[in-house]
Amino acid sequence: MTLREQDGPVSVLPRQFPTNRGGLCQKGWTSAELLTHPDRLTTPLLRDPTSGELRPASWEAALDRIATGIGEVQRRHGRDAVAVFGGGGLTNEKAYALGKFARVTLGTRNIDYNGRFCMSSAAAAGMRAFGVDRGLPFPLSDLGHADTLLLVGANPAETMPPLVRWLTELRQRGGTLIVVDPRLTATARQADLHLQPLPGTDLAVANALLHIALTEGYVDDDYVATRTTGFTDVRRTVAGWWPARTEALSGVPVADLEATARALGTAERAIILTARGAEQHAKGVDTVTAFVNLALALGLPGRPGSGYGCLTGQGNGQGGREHGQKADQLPGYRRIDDPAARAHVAQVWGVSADELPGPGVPAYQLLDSLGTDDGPRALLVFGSNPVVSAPRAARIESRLRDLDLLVVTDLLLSETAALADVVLPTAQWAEEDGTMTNLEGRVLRRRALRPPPPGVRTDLAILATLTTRLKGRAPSYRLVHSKGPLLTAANAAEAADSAADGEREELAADPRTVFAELRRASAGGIADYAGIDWARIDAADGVFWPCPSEDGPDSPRLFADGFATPDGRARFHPVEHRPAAEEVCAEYPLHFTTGRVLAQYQSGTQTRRVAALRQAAPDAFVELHPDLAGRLGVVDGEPVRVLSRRGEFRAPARLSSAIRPDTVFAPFHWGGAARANSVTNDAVDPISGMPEFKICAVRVERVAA
Ligand SMILES: Nc1nc2c(c(=O)[nH]1)N[C@H]1C(S)=C(S)[C@@H](COP(=O)(O)OP(=O)(O)OC[C@H]3O[C@@H](n4cnc5c(=O)[nH]c(N)nc54)[C@H](O)[C@@H]3O)O[C@H]1N2
Ligand SMILES: Nc1nc2c(c(=O)[nH]1)N[C@H]1C(S)=C(S)[C@@H](COP(=O)(O)OP(=O)(O)OC[C@H]3O[C@@H](n4cnc5c(=O)[nH]c(N)nc54)[C@H](O)[C@@H]3O)O[C@H]1N2
Ligand SMILES: [Mo]
Repeated sequence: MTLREQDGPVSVLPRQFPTNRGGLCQKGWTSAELLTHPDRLTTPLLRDPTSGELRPASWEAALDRIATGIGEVQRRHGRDAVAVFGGGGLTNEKAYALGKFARVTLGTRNIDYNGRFCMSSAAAAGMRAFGVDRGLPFPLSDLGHADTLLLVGANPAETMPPLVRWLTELRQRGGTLIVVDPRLTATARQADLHLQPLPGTDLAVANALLHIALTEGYVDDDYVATRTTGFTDVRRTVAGWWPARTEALSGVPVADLEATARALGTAERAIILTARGAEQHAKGVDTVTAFVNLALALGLPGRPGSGYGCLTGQGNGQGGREHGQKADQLPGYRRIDDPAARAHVAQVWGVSADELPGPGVPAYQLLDSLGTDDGPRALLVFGSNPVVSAPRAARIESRLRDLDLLVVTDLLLSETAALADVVLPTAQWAEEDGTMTNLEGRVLRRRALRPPPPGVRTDLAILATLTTRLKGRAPSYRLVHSKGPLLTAANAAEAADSAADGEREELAADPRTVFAELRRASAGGIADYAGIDWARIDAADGVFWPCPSEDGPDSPRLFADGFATPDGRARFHPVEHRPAAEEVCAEYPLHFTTGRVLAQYQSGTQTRRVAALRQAAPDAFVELHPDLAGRLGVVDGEPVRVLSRRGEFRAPARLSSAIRPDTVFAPFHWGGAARANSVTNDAVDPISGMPEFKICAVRVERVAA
């Protein structure tokens, strides 16, 4: 695609900002490349019934096919037979609009999103302990001032490079960095102490740390007595996790457990952070809870410069989980089964509370039910590529193929879009306004630099148009850009119609209007945005929620005076170690875990197309210890096959003494024959619905054999 004259090339420049101090990772620096990439979708695609191929089509034809398909499915199978799958990369406005589109336009309970695969376990643990789920209840810069920082299952040197400056600052100030990871990662190399447990044993490690804190006298009895409830049962549980027993299970030496407990227990300011390594397990909620218990016992949450937090993932990982694209949720982090929440949101939406559907099912369960007798027959995907990123992906792929109608909205033809009946081309970050909320609960602006290319529409415009069609009415929304009209040839006619129709708003296409409505819908909720407007965000470096009133303060720090529970006290929950859902055996003798590399992002749709990133990380790989490789007769670079009970994938072996000899690692950024998720286990956490991406049992074979 060539650039039109009026829009020159977009480039990414650094800006001084308190969260990253102007730092960006390579994916940030190269992100403008995709705006004009030749693979970019610039027209809808429709599957040709005769040839079975995707062919360019007009918006009219694509929208007709979707409206007809949805109408038919809902007439024959009921409203819940149409499902929606969203993404944590969507702006707050889009996440909000998607939830409203599902509940009001489609009237379906079946909506969930990829954040279920991402932060749901930490979210659930935070909710039950603190009554609120905000990644960090303090600004990120606190990390630089901590005396001890414990990172559990987090590799920010590769997954959040701008954060590394705070780790450097901490170490320069003489602080102690401790990393818990089965691999000696780029992050762990910077640590003073690296604990290298067997995957899936973090819960036991946390219980042992609290056990030692109790025996060595680091527990803050006053804090526990006045600010928490439920410690007695936790004390009893951790009594069983003496250090030697924990060493036998996890492989972490007693001396390292003791040194960690001491570093946390004697620090003036201590912070404990978890990320996906600890969370993506069938016991992820309990594992995070074990670290929250430790933090509470040491009196950290709410103490200046101290606390517990979870590192978020996607661009809008935090905001994406607040505004109603979750199966059980309404905007403002409200519960969809709470009558008061339903009444409030129904009134903002101009519908009756009885009309709002009840809770749906979590992402994996939803995907796994598609096309089955009781499951949805149609699916609309916005901002996710589950063919690559879902656990047990071959099964999900076949479920998607069984649908009567699959609609995917994307910038590129992802592996999931390639299976769709209809593909809609959508705008990218530099082409639309909106807000995102970062891991600190800080609401930030995303600014449109120019309009989308001809033929491309924003997700919001797509949802608005679909709403109008599905309601069988003339378009009744306005397509107005916040900096003036943003009309493409394709939507000008609709906008003219809408003016004639008296501009009754069904679902706004303009992000500013959507944000104004989101504020009202979130008012009084946990994630209260009522006092946040775009001007206020611009005037400061973002605004921290909760922010209930325009003239009142925002909330950079939570928990100084109390927790968001009914009695203001944090809740301990006793949690016990349990084995992984699938244990190793003679046939599948190795532990398999997955994660990320610096130069690739997620399912890879975007980053695999950027030349510099492809050069930095061209291929999938299987990381294994030289001792293990020796036993298998595998040499570095040789293609190997990784097999589990669910399937297999192939990639070159990468020998590295940074990994435990009993564990194999692969990144999940590639599809096709190199898809790591072909082997991962679809066991899920009973509370959060988080799949067990971080451990299953495999066998590794030489391909040549
Ligand atoms: N480069 C890059 N950056 C990204 C992303 C990306 O795809 N690429 N994705 C973004 C998103 S959505 C997310 S969620 C974040 C994720 O950020 P992280 O959580 O930092 O990323 P992961 O690589 O998934 O997992 C972190 C570490 O967990 C370790 N691990 C595996 N199993 C276990 C275990 O049982 N216990 C412990 N303690 N550790 C274990 C892995 O070895 C890995 O080093 O990154 C974000 N940033
Ligand atoms: N084995 C294994 N699997 C994992 C993980 C793991 O650690 N191990 N991590 C899990 C985690 S934490 C996550 S977050 C998921 C992520 O995995 P996915 O949910 O697949 O997320 P992405 O790869 O970011 O997919 C986003 C898709 O939406 C498109 N897109 C980007 N922006 C927009 C937009 O604004 N609108 C629309 N309509 N489309 C857009 C992109 O081009 C891309 O095709 O993977 C999970 N899967
Ligand atoms: Mo994520």
